[in-house]
Amino acid sequence: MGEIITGPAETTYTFTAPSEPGTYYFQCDVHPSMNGDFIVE
Ligand SMILES: [Cu+2]
Repeated sequence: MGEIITGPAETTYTFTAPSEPGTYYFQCDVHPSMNGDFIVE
């Protein structure tokens, strides 16, 4: 998806949300413990 950055750093990714409402899971490829959900309503 986005480019990998070295921490401590911060980056913003812009993406097009799915048109289908629901809860979507996302996860960092480098650190699988970095993850969360985003919700499309
Ligand atoms: Cu990470």
